[in-house]
Amino acid sequence: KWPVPERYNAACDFVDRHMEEGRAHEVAILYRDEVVTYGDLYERVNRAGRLFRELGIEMEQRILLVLPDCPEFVYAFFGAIKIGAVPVPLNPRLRPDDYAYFVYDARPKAVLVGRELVEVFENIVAASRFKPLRLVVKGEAPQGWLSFTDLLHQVDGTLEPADTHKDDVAFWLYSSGSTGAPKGTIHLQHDMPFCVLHYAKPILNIQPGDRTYSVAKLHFAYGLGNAMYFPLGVGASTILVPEHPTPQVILETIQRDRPTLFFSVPTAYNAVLRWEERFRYDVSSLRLCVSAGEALPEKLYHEWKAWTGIEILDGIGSTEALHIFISNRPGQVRPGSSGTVVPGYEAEIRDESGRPVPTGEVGVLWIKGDSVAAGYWNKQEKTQRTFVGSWLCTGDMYVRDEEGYYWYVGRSDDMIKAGGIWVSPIEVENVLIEHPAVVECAVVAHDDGDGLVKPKAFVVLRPDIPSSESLVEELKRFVKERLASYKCPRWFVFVDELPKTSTGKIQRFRLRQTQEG
Ligand code: 3SK
Repeated sequence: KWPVPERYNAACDFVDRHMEEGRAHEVAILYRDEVVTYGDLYERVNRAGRLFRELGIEMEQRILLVLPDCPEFVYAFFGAIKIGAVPVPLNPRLRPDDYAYFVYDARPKAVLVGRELVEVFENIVAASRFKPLRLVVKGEAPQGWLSFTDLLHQVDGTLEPADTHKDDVAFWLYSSGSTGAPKGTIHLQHDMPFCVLHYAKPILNIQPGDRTYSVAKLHFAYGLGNAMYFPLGVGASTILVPEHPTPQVILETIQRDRPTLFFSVPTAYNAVLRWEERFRYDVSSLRLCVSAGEALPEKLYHEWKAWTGIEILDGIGSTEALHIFISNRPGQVRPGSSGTVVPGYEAEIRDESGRPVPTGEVGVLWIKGDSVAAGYWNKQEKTQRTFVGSWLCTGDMYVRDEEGYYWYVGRSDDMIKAGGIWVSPIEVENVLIEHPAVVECAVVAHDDGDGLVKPKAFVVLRPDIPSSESLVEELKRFVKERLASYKCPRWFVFVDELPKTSTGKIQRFRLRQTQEG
């Protein structure tokens, strides 16, 4: 059993503990030209918690955090947890309607937003029955608003933590599937230390001397671990970057701030590898790279390794499980696979009726482990379908080989049944992407007009390659030389880009919905 006591407050573990362990002068956060030490962090988290408490925010009440990656996110997140309140990070790049839904669903006691979202939230609150306190992160506060950073200076830097249980709610993360509204996923106080103990320490071997940099932002489950509670869990440093991760931003950050651990998603690895300027940058600080969000094509693994000399550990995690539960290991990477089960978790591949399938057969991946969320807020039916006993249905289709490696086949709703046989879009995409003309692609099911379903490919070509009938024939030949012919896309559509979620996952359901699709 792992060592979290019954009475446990994650803020005391991830922030206060470093004072007891003599880390006050060590660097916790690097943000532009700002350096935040563990001593600064401790004091500012205390101030944030005290401010929330003085504003009347109580245990279990939600605080929406709608911020770009910045130190204030960390102060507010742990300040809220320290008083037993519940931070709810949200993507700061959504549309007003999305925020109206989150205010309605979460009924927050307070919202803390960036300056550029003040007007959006003003309108939402005006039209809503719920009237949360409104805090703007920095600068002058407009009428009806409070300035978070100004008020932090006015409160005391000491704070008595709430006497929370290890199973108390700590934070929520919204999980969006391909259908339905986002679901508030309820995470408990003991979930973050579980991921540090079972994944970040043994698999990444994260140490106090490490510096993390994550392309995935803090409001995603993946980014929250990578760039916040993994480094803070061991006394390492995190580099926070609010900008959108273009290849230039990524490589300038790596060259300037010299991270040792780099966390990214396949789309961003691909974008960097396609950027011709990349050779001008120094990436020698890296010791290990991680990929999640969707399966990393084998080709990207080899290209990255050839360029940097560094392995990418591909893994699979989820918002519901909080972080990665199946992962490759340093020195034992199987390119194209998600790796093996992270100790501390159990995994089963099950058929449609819930029975485990034999090794080598495709089924739905179920997992079990103590970081799995308590359920979804106000969504009982979805909770009952997804969280069954202590098992979590991931909705991902996998096959496990004889050596215990897991191979991603697709989302259960993305699979194609062509001529009565299941076709994995991932398998076909992985072949297509090997073709030198192809930058990115997605394969979906398409009705051939006679009610029969066949694979259809959407392809982004290299900018210097024109689309043509002969290229279509060439791509078909290329696939058929490598896969059974029923897996070969019947149709090819050339597009400028593929629809993606903000974490970089291809939205195949959107391609299925298009006129073209
Ligand atoms: O999508 C993933 O693979 C993932 C990984 C880690 C944490 C959270 C997520 C959603």
